[in-house]
Amino acid sequence: MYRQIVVLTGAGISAESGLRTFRDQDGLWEEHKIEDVATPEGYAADPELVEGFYNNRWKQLHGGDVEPNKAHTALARLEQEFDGDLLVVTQNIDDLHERAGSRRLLHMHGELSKGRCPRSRQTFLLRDPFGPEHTCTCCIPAQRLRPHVVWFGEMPIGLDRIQHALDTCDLFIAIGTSGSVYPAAGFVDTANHHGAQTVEVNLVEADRHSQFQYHLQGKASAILPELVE
Ligand code: BJW
Repeated sequence: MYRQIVVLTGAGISAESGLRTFRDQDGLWEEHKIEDVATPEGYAADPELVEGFYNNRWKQLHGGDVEPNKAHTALARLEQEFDGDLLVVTQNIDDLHERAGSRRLLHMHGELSKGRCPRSRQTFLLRDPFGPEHTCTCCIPAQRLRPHVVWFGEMPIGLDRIQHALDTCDLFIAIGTSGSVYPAAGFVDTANHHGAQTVEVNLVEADRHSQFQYHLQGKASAILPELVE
């Protein structure tokens, strides 16, 4: 069967855990302007506004009401039971894949639970929401940490490893992503180019729908447990 699988996840996989997506109805971008909260320029103009945006999401994620759902759990089980190589590349900054048990995981758009030194790029675990007291321990003078997330115009994390995995995979599955943000939206092209089978799991026909060979329409939490069986 398959020897190498790459799974790309987006906000839709965490929607059923109660986290808002970006571009759906009631998504985060209905309430916030992308250029204000998801660009380096927005952060430079108003760091408190951007920290507030991430702090609200941090509080929800760590507030005790958000848990991994059946889709996260199914992927973690696949990792344990699959004989070949599996890499989950997530665009999500939540930690629901880790909580479900996934270990071969790459957060290409960063992690909500971490802050980053803007000078050295070293990351630090955040035990509470952001504030001016969060400074690095790697520089003198200590630098104020910024959210460890990838904004528009910034380079996503781990692209070399992702590229290698896509070049050599025989199955690529994209789950709960609108396919509107690059480079992640282009991963299906790379996988197709290398002869992999490509599968879209989504509630709707997303932006890159026509590039996928197989389509599984519905909730990720219903489809993934069946797919992994
Ligand atoms: C369900 C479900 C359920 C719901 N079950 N499904 C012109 C052309 C091409 C590219 C560009 C361009 N101009 C600029 C660019 C580049 C730019 C870009 O792509 N812009 C587009 C807007 C066009 N990209 C960048 O700048 C990136 N960097 C970059 O390109 O660097 C240079 C480079 C050069 C060469 C090679 C490589 C790189 C950086 C992008 C950073 C994105 N950052 C954000 C915010 C930070 C993190 C955070 O705050 O959380 O990341 S934006 C936001 O979108 C977030 C997400 O990770 C990302 C993707 O969103 P996602 O996950 O797809 O969510 P939604 O809401 O869009 O979709 C949810 C889906 O789930 C829907 O389809 C639902 O139907 C589905 N769904 N419930 C199954 N239960």
